Amino acid sequence: IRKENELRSAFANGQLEMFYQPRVDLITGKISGAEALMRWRDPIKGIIPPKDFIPLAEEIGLIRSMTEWALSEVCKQQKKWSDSGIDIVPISVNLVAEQFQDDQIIKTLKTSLDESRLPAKFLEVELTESAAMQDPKKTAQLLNQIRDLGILIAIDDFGTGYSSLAYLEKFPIDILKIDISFVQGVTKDLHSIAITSAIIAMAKELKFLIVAEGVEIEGQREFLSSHHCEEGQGYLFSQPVPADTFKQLLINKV
Ligand code: G
Ligand code: G
Ligand code: MN
Ligand code: NA
Repeated sequence: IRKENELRSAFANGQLEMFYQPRVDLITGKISGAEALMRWRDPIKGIIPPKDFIPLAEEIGLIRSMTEWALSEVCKQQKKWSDSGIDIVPISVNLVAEQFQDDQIIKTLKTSLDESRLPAKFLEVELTESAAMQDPKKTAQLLNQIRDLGILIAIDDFGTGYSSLAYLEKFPIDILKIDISFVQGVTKDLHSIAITSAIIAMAKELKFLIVAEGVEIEGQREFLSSHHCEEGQGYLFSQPVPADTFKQLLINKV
């Protein structure tokens, strides 16, 4: 209960903050996009990572409002950077399963885009395979509406869920993010090599952009780019960083 009240007042008092982790083109090394990741900046405890408050937010029914805030924050930030002459890239926001149960997410996305006047192509949404599979029919319907708004759609943690190829084909997906567990195995075990190669081959066949998550070492980058995975995200390139730091990365265009 105490933690619940702390989180509610942190949210109300503006202590939530979005960090940004770039994803890069594995050949050129240039930033091609980013993922927005939430942090709780407590005046005493410092930065609290999402694993310590997102599950609680889901439990107490606060996750929807927090995600709505995240979407509006990211859109406003992007527009501000763009207005100041910076060459912006698409940024993704993580959605939760609950948001694929009714139509509210469509209104939320429209409002975020309208209020910021950010072109839709600079916003992406991520949902995990397991979130998508809770109610595949409703999810497909909502994803089609999201696609119609011009927002790109990424499937997160790919390879860990149970989605069949048949379903993936029914969803209007633009990007597949290969789960960190496979990416980190490609320099170590044959199992990960086989799965990662198969995911990349399949994603190519279905014309998805492929992003490898959790790239930490050069050997992983090398494996991925030689297997024609286009983009990567991970500590090898950058940790998730505060908005001002990310802005500098965009300005330097590294
Ligand atoms: O760095 P990282 O610790 O940022 O994030 C851990 C997990 O927390 C992510 O995999 C993601 O599932 C979740 N997460 C982070 N930020 C957000 C957010 O803004 N919204 C939602 N729904 N989940 C988030
Ligand atoms: O939403 P999702 O689970 O995809 O969020 C990505 C998570 O992965 C975040 O918690 C982020 O901090 C974390 N992350 C990003 N890059 C790396 C990395 O190179 N190594 C590890 N171990 N975690 C990473
Ligand atoms: Mn994600
Ligand atoms: Na992920």
